[in-house]
Amino acid sequence: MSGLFITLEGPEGAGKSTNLQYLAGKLRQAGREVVLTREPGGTPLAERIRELLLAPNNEKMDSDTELLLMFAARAQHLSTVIRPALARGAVLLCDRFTDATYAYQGGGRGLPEARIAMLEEFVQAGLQPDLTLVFDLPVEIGLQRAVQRGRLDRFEQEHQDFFEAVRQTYLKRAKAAPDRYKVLDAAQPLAEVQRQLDEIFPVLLERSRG
Ligand code: Z5A
Repeated sequence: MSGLFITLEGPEGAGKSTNLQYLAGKLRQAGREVVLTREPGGTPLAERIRELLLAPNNEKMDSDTELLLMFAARAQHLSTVIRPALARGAVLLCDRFTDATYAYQGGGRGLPEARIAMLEEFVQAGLQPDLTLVFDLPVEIGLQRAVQRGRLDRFEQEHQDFFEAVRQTYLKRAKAAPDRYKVLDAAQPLAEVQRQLDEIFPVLLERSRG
């Protein structure tokens, strides 16, 4: 695999989607092939699984069902989009990946980490992001941004403790592997968050030289 696999993570309303576009623009200007994608989703089939996962009106979803659907979508995404893009040397920017599973299904729902790790090994066979940008911000600020944006999905209707556990899981994982994770202060105004990204950018360019 000669490409560069970058994931963007964080709690609700952290600004991942906004900053994914910003980073993609900068990388393209620098002449890199960039693939933008997201999880759950990223292929027509995986997007259908996403609809099942996010729809607020489903019957109450069992946590293991939720976990398996996340990894079912991921298996499709990996084989159809992620592995081919990395094999041809592209920079792949993915809005959420397996860190979100540890944060939401592990931290938020309370599923055992070992169960997630087992599925991670089965589906990814050792493939990990090269770099994970964690957009960190207090839960209340993120939820305010999500509410302002309109109708809430099934996850966004969760309670404050759930989101606090999500945030703390991200921070714990970032602390445990500082070489892979960069934590950004996403509570700042957008221009300041993008200044933080500008600081990291030379590292991305260097690593994406192949
Ligand atoms: N999920 C899971 O449980 N397990 C998994 O394994 C995976 C996912 C992969 C869908 O993800 C859900 O799936 C997600 C976790 C779960 N939970 N939810 N909900 P998603 O990424 O599609 O959904 P999201 O986290 O809700 O994304 P989001 O709310 O769209 O957040 P964002 O992409 O980080 O933010 P944004 O759209 O760029 O910005 C939100 C708003 O804030 C928007 O109006 C911006 O203009 C504004 N914004 C952005 N940055 C700023 C700053 N700096 N200041 C002020 N305003 C800002």
